[in-house]
Amino acid sequence: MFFPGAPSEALLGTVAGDPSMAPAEWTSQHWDDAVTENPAVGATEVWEFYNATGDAHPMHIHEVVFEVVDRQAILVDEDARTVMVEPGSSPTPAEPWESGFKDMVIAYPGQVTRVKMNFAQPGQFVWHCHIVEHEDNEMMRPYRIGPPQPGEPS
Ligand SMILES: [Cu+2]
Repeated sequence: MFFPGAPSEALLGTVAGDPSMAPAEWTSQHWDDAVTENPAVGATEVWEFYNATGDAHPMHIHEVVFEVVDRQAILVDEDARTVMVEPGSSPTPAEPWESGFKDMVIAYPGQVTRVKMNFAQPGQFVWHCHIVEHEDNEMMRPYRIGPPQPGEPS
């Protein structure tokens, strides 16, 4: 059932294209959708959290520790389901209390939050919002480091 104007649950997903250059469409995914984040063993990656919702979300990535790189303003078009880095904006560095290695970062609304980490151990893990009401409503996604693991959920 859909209630116009009522809050809808926030989901995680992916963004297609390059939001630093042009509006890029996002796709929402549920917990049991196929893995979309699959870093190689030993890879170092920067992940970008584009927060198109109205709330801040404490994002937690299992298995790794990461460094908060920076944040930057984004433009959100809810009707077109696109996000784009705000043209002319500059990244703001991590806050002083965010120095060092973390396992959680707050992704603020209207911003992209960038984190950098190394994926050393192969396996099947999860990343999710740490607000219980959100993670219990599918704001949680599986991810895999390296090749498929024996016995992992299909
Ligand atoms: Cu949340």
